[in-house]
Amino acid sequence: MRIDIITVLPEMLDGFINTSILARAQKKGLVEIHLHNLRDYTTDKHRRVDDYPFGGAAGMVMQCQPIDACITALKAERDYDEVIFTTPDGEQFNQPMANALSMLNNVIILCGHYKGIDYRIREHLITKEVSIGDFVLTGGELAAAVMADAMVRLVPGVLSDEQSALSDSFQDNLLAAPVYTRPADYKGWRVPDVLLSGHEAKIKEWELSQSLERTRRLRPDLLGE
Ligand code: 6GU
Repeated sequence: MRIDIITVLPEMLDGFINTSILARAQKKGLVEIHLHNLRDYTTDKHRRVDDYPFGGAAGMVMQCQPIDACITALKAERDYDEVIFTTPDGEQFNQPMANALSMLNNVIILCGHYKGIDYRIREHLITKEVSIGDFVLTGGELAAAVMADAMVRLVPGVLSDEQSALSDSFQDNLLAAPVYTRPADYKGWRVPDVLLSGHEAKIKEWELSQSLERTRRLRPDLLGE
Protein backbone atom coordinates (compact mmCIF):
# COMPACT_ATOMS: atom_id res chain seq x y z
CA MET A 1 0.00 0.00 0.00
CA ARG A 2 1.16 3.50 -0.83
CA ILE A 3 -0.19 6.64 0.89
CA ASP A 4 0.57 10.10 -0.52
CA ILE A 5 -0.23 12.90 1.93
CA ILE A 6 -0.58 16.44 0.57
CA THR A 7 -0.12 19.10 3.24
CA VAL A 8 1.04 22.66 3.90
CA LEU A 9 2.71 21.38 7.10
CA PRO A 10 4.80 18.32 6.14
CA GLU A 11 7.02 18.83 9.20
CA MET A 12 4.00 18.14 11.39
CA LEU A 13 3.66 14.62 9.93
CA ASP A 14 7.31 13.77 9.25
CA GLY A 15 8.16 12.61 12.77
CA PHE A 16 4.97 10.64 13.09
CA ILE A 17 5.22 8.63 9.87
CA ASN A 18 8.90 7.88 10.49
CA THR A 19 8.51 6.56 14.03
CA SER A 20 7.63 3.19 15.54
CA ILE A 21 5.29 0.86 13.67
CA LEU A 22 4.81 3.12 10.64
CA ALA A 23 8.59 3.46 10.25
CA ARG A 24 9.08 -0.31 10.56
CA ALA A 25 6.30 -1.04 8.07
CA GLN A 26 8.06 1.18 5.53
CA LYS A 27 11.51 -0.33 6.22
CA LYS A 28 10.00 -3.79 5.71
CA GLY A 29 8.70 -2.60 2.31
CA LEU A 30 5.07 -3.28 3.26
CA VAL A 31 3.92 0.32 2.88
CA GLU A 32 5.19 3.60 1.45
CA ILE A 33 4.13 6.93 2.91
CA HIS A 34 5.11 10.07 1.00
CA LEU A 35 4.64 13.67 2.11
CA HIS A 36 4.09 16.41 -0.45
CA ASN A 37 4.42 20.07 0.46
CA LEU A 38 1.57 21.84 -1.30
CA ARG A 39 3.70 24.99 -1.59
CA ASP A 40 6.07 23.15 -3.94
CA TYR A 41 3.24 23.05 -6.51
CA THR A 42 2.08 26.66 -6.56
CA THR A 43 2.85 28.91 -9.52
CA ASP A 44 2.58 31.93 -7.20
CA LYS A 45 5.90 33.73 -6.83
CA HIS A 46 5.25 34.25 -3.10
CA ARG A 47 4.44 30.53 -2.69
CA ARG A 48 0.91 31.34 -1.54
CA VAL A 49 -1.61 28.51 -1.66
CA ASP A 50 -4.69 30.36 -0.31
CA ASP A 51 -6.74 33.46 -1.11
CA TYR A 52 -9.77 35.41 0.07
CA PRO A 53 -13.18 33.77 -0.47
CA PHE A 54 -15.57 35.10 -3.10
CA GLY A 55 -18.61 36.56 -1.40
CA GLY A 56 -16.62 38.03 1.45
CA ALA A 57 -16.90 35.30 4.10
CA ALA A 58 -14.30 35.16 6.90
CA GLY A 59 -11.08 33.18 6.56
CA MET A 60 -8.88 32.06 3.69
CA VAL A 61 -9.60 29.36 1.12
CA MET A 62 -7.06 26.98 -0.40
CA GLN A 63 -6.77 27.58 -4.13
CA CYS A 64 -7.41 25.11 -6.94
CA GLN A 65 -4.11 25.49 -8.80
CA PRO A 66 -1.54 23.99 -6.38
CA ILE A 67 -3.87 21.17 -5.30
CA ASP A 68 -4.73 20.31 -8.91
CA ALA A 69 -1.04 20.44 -9.90
CA CYS A 70 -0.01 18.11 -7.06
CA ILE A 71 -2.79 15.57 -7.57
CA THR A 72 -2.29 15.62 -11.36
CA ALA A 73 1.46 15.02 -10.95
CA LEU A 74 0.79 12.04 -8.65
CA LYS A 75 -1.86 10.57 -10.95
CA ALA A 76 0.58 10.75 -13.88
CA GLU A 77 2.81 8.28 -11.98
CA ARG A 78 0.21 5.68 -10.95
CA ASP A 79 -3.51 5.01 -10.59
CA TYR A 80 -5.12 5.94 -7.28
CA ASP A 81 -7.99 4.03 -5.67
CA GLU A 82 -9.13 7.01 -3.60
CA VAL A 83 -8.36 10.72 -3.32
CA ILE A 84 -9.40 11.49 0.25
CA PHE A 85 -10.02 14.96 1.68
CA THR A 86 -9.95 15.42 5.46
CA THR A 87 -12.78 17.67 6.58
CA PRO A 88 -15.05 17.91 9.64
CA ASP A 89 -18.11 17.62 7.35
CA GLY A 90 -16.92 14.32 5.84
CA GLU A 91 -18.07 10.75 6.44
CA GLN A 92 -17.18 9.56 9.95
CA PHE A 93 -13.97 7.47 10.01
CA ASN A 94 -14.36 4.15 11.82
CA GLN A 95 -12.92 0.63 11.94
CA PRO A 96 -14.87 -0.73 8.93
CA MET A 97 -13.60 2.22 6.86
CA ALA A 98 -10.03 1.59 8.07
CA ASN A 99 -10.39 -2.09 7.13
CA ALA A 100 -11.61 -1.22 3.62
CA LEU A 101 -8.96 1.45 3.02
CA SER A 102 -6.17 -0.87 4.24
CA MET A 103 -6.88 -3.16 1.28
CA LEU A 104 -6.26 -0.45 -1.34
CA ASN A 105 -3.02 -0.08 -3.28
CA ASN A 106 -2.66 3.69 -3.73
CA VAL A 107 -4.37 6.41 -1.73
CA ILE A 108 -3.98 10.20 -1.68
CA ILE A 109 -4.91 12.09 1.49
CA LEU A 110 -5.31 15.85 1.03
CA CYS A 111 -5.15 17.68 4.35
CA GLY A 112 -7.69 20.47 4.61
CA HIS A 113 -6.68 23.80 6.13
CA TYR A 114 -7.85 27.35 6.72
CA LYS A 115 -11.59 27.77 6.24
CA GLY A 116 -11.66 25.15 3.53
CA ILE A 117 -10.61 24.45 0.00
CA ASP A 118 -12.10 25.76 -3.23
CA TYR A 119 -15.19 23.62 -3.62
CA ARG A 120 -14.31 22.80 -7.25
CA ILE A 121 -11.51 20.56 -5.95
CA ARG A 122 -14.04 18.61 -3.94
CA GLU A 123 -16.37 18.34 -6.94
CA HIS A 124 -13.79 17.32 -9.52
CA LEU A 125 -10.82 15.62 -7.82
CA ILE A 126 -11.85 14.26 -4.42
CA THR A 127 -13.41 10.79 -4.30
CA LYS A 128 -13.98 10.50 -0.55
CA GLU A 129 -14.42 13.06 2.26
CA VAL A 130 -13.58 11.87 5.76
CA SER A 131 -13.90 13.31 9.28
CA ILE A 132 -12.36 11.68 12.35
CA GLY A 133 -15.10 12.91 14.70
CA ASP A 134 -17.51 15.64 15.68
CA PHE A 135 -15.00 18.29 16.72
CA VAL A 136 -12.96 20.81 14.76
CA LEU A 137 -9.18 20.60 14.33
CA THR A 138 -7.09 23.50 13.03
CA GLY A 139 -6.00 21.36 10.10
CA GLY A 140 -6.37 17.94 8.56
CA GLU A 141 -2.84 16.77 9.40
CA LEU A 142 -3.77 15.04 12.65
CA ALA A 143 -6.75 13.44 10.91
CA ALA A 144 -4.45 12.17 8.13
CA ALA A 145 -2.07 10.78 10.76
CA VAL A 146 -4.92 9.01 12.54
CA MET A 147 -6.19 7.49 9.30
CA ALA A 148 -2.74 6.43 8.07
CA ASP A 149 -1.98 4.77 11.42
CA ALA A 150 -5.29 2.88 11.53
CA MET A 151 -4.86 1.72 7.91
CA VAL A 152 -1.18 0.73 8.01
CA ARG A 153 -1.45 -1.45 11.12
CA LEU A 154 -4.01 -3.60 9.27
CA VAL A 155 -1.70 -4.35 6.33
CA PRO A 156 -0.64 -8.02 6.63
CA GLY A 157 2.85 -8.35 8.13
CA VAL A 158 2.91 -4.90 9.75
CA LEU A 159 2.02 -6.15 13.23
CA SER A 160 4.28 -8.92 14.46
CA ASP A 161 1.34 -10.86 15.90
CA GLU A 162 -1.48 -10.94 13.31
CA GLN A 163 -3.86 -11.87 16.07
CA SER A 164 -3.38 -8.54 17.76
CA ALA A 165 -5.19 -6.63 14.99
CA LEU A 166 -8.02 -9.15 14.89
CA SER A 167 -8.59 -8.95 18.66
CA ASP A 168 -8.75 -5.12 18.67
CA SER A 169 -11.63 -3.33 20.20
CA PHE A 170 -14.22 -2.62 17.45
CA GLN A 171 -13.13 -5.43 15.09
CA ASP A 172 -16.03 -7.51 16.40
CA ASN A 173 -18.05 -4.59 17.78
CA LEU A 174 -16.84 -5.51 21.28
CA LEU A 175 -14.40 -3.60 23.46
CA ALA A 176 -11.23 -5.59 24.21
CA ALA A 177 -10.83 -7.48 27.49
CA PRO A 178 -8.41 -6.09 30.13
CA VAL A 179 -4.76 -7.20 29.85
CA TYR A 180 -2.11 -7.55 32.57
CA THR A 181 1.59 -8.31 32.84
CA ARG A 182 4.05 -9.24 35.58
CA PRO A 183 4.15 -9.01 38.53
CA ALA A 184 0.95 -10.89 39.41
CA ASP A 185 0.76 -8.88 42.63
CA TYR A 186 1.79 -5.22 42.58
CA LYS A 187 1.37 -3.44 45.93
CA GLY A 188 -1.53 -5.80 46.63
CA TRP A 189 -3.19 -5.02 43.26
CA ARG A 190 -3.81 -8.54 42.03
CA VAL A 191 -4.18 -9.91 38.52
CA PRO A 192 -7.44 -11.92 38.20
CA ASP A 193 -6.77 -15.50 39.32
CA VAL A 194 -8.24 -17.05 36.17
CA LEU A 195 -5.43 -15.54 34.06
CA LEU A 196 -2.83 -17.31 36.23
CA SER A 197 -4.67 -20.65 36.09
CA GLY A 198 -3.25 -21.82 32.74
CA HIS A 199 -6.75 -23.08 31.88
CA GLU A 200 -7.12 -21.84 28.29
CA ALA A 201 -10.87 -22.44 27.85
CA LYS A 202 -11.66 -20.73 31.16
CA ILE A 203 -9.44 -17.78 30.17
CA LYS A 204 -11.22 -17.39 26.80
CA GLU A 205 -14.58 -17.53 28.55
CA TRP A 206 -13.46 -14.90 31.10
CA GLU A 207 -12.14 -12.61 28.33
CA LEU A 208 -15.41 -12.81 26.40
CA SER A 209 -17.49 -12.09 29.51
CA GLN A 210 -15.24 -9.11 30.31
CA SER A 211 -15.58 -7.83 26.74
CA LEU A 212 -19.35 -8.11 26.90
CA GLU A 213 -19.56 -6.49 30.33
CA ARG A 214 -17.31 -3.56 29.36
CA THR A 215 -19.15 -3.04 26.06
CA ARG A 216 -22.56 -3.11 27.75
CA ARG A 217 -21.38 -0.63 30.40
CA LEU A 218 -19.24 1.73 28.29
CA ARG A 219 -20.56 1.43 24.72
CA PRO A 220 -24.07 -0.06 24.74
CA ASP A 221 -24.57 1.50 21.26
CA LEU A 222 -22.16 -1.12 19.85
CA LEU A 223 -24.53 -3.87 20.99
CA GLY A 224 -27.50 -2.04 19.51
CA GLU A 225 -28.85 -1.44 23.02
CL1 6GU B 1 -10.74 15.45 8.97
N1 6GU B 1 -10.36 17.93 9.75
C1 6GU B 1 -10.50 18.94 10.60
N2 6GU B 1 -9.97 20.14 10.32
N3 6GU B 1 -11.16 18.84 11.74
C2 6GU B 1 -11.69 17.65 12.01
C3 6GU B 1 -11.57 16.55 11.17
C4 6GU B 1 -10.90 16.74 10.02
N4 6GU B 1 -12.20 15.51 11.72
C5 6GU B 1 -12.68 15.96 12.86
N5 6GU B 1 -12.38 17.25 13.06
